[in-house]
Amino acid sequence: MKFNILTLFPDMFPGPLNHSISGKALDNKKYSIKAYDIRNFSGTSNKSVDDTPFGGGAGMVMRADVLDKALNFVKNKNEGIHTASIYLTPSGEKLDQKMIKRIVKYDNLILLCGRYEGVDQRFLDHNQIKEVSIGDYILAGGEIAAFVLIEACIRLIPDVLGNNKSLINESFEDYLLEHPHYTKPAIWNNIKVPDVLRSGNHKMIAEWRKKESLKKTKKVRPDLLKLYNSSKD
Ligand code: 6GU
Repeated sequence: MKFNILTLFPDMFPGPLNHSISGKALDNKKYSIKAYDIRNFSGTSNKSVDDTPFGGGAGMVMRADVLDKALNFVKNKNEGIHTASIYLTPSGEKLDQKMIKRIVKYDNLILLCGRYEGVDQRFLDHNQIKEVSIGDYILAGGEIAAFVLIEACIRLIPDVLGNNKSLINESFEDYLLEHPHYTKPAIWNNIKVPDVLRSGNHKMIAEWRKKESLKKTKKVRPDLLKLYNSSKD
């Protein structure tokens, strides 16, 4: 998988993706990442990429002509590869694990990171760019959202996670949050690990974990529990 980033801050990449699981996968060429500076496509001597909004109001809007030049440059470099283009914006469809699973089917992603108030709508419509948000809060720009999206994709690439089993029992796979985990020592701070986990009875352990998953989901994510219950109908 290849990630092409359109950004005003190309130096931010690969940044945190150079570490841990995604860093190892990058070293092993399981994916690649290339950041392009939108300013290089400005076409003006002062390298400006934005302008005031028609209709007035606060902030600046990124220009359609500049963004289109940047996008076409990246598209031409990746001709013939199964590509999706995504604009990271708080106004987009909310990202979840299901969307990540659809996104990893592409071989090439073009991720536009916005700054300022937004981008000219004509650019998004003309290029059929999908707008994606990572949640209901506002970041200063799309770059950190791009890191989130990319890391969620990377760990689904075959052979990236050491133990393939770690993908099976994950939170959100079937709408339930994960059960609590415990390790040694068996007694810490006078608090004992639940006996059942040390019983060696795998059936009882599975039942306990399922019960705890349901309990936790009900408490912190009642919205997910509803989805879970309707998926069992
Ligand atoms: Cl994708 N961008 C920005 N700027 N803020 C966000 C976001 C994206 N998703 C949630 N908040």
